[in-house]
Amino acid sequence: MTKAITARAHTNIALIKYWGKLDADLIIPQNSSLSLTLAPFYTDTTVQFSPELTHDQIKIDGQLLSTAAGQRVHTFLDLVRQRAGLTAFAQVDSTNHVPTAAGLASSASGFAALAAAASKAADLELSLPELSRLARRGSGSATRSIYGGFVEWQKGHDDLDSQAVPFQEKIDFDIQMIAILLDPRPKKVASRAGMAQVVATSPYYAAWPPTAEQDLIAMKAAILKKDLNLIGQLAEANAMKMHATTLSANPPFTYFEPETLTAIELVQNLRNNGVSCYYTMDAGPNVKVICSAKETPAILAQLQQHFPADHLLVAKPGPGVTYI
Ligand code: 2P0
Repeated sequence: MTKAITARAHTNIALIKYWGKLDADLIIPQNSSLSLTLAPFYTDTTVQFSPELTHDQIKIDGQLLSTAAGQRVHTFLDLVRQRAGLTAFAQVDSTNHVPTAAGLASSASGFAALAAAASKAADLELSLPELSRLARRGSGSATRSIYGGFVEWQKGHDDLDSQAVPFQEKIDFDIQMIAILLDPRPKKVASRAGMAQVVATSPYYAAWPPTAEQDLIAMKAAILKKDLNLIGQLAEANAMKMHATTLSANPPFTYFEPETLTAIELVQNLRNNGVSCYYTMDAGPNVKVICSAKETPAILAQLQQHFPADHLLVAKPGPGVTYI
């Protein structure tokens, strides 16, 4: 039996989105992306390989997964076993401190924590770039959750160079997010299926990779200038360009719910009244507000007139993966 290893990885929200794959098996993206790792949302995962097990036992939030439900995790563990020359099955126990499947990217923290715990339990001793590349094989957004702060996922060309690099791990200016939880149900169109449908059918998709690469260059300059307004404007525009590709897919679909538009309008109203805040959205209806800590009380006061206070989660920048 190997040692039981526990890793913690935080989720991240992309300011420049990853949307579309060049290689679905290796998870090589069509464009580079950039995210902010968040402190309060994380996954703790413990992995132990044991020759006594007859199959992988995967528990998420206390629930033992069926073989079918755990397929993505089994496939990922096979990759780790193959690299380590191990044959033993694993016991995996994972706890999400993230609202699962509600657009807060639990697959990012989930696969980053799994990659860290499983590789160490298997004695692989990976460097952080190697860990980032391994996490990528589980879920694209997990590539970025290896690092804290602002993180760039450089799309690269193949398994050996598609990896995240820290862009700014220690952030020395005032920026945070407020996640507005609108819909706790699992999303209707999973991000993996949604982006594949867009790449295959949207006539607008061809415009996405080049525009995202331009946005990324501008975003990095805005971060270096510590310009919250420019960061917010770029993130908002980039997110809406991503969402435009879903409306133009065949069949068309959207992650917007009526409440999503309410949240967006509130952010726009606040801005019209001189409060600096911007929105972004992922493959789900929830809205994340990009703002400063200084202006957060005013923003919360406004949002609380429409949404329950416990659906408004304030998130400061968070750290990279750690062992606990
Ligand atoms: C992102 N999203 O950059 C983008 C923006 C959703 C919208 O990464 O298929 O769960 O496992 O690589 O990472 C969500 O997609 O997809 C995502 P897979 P993933 O955060």
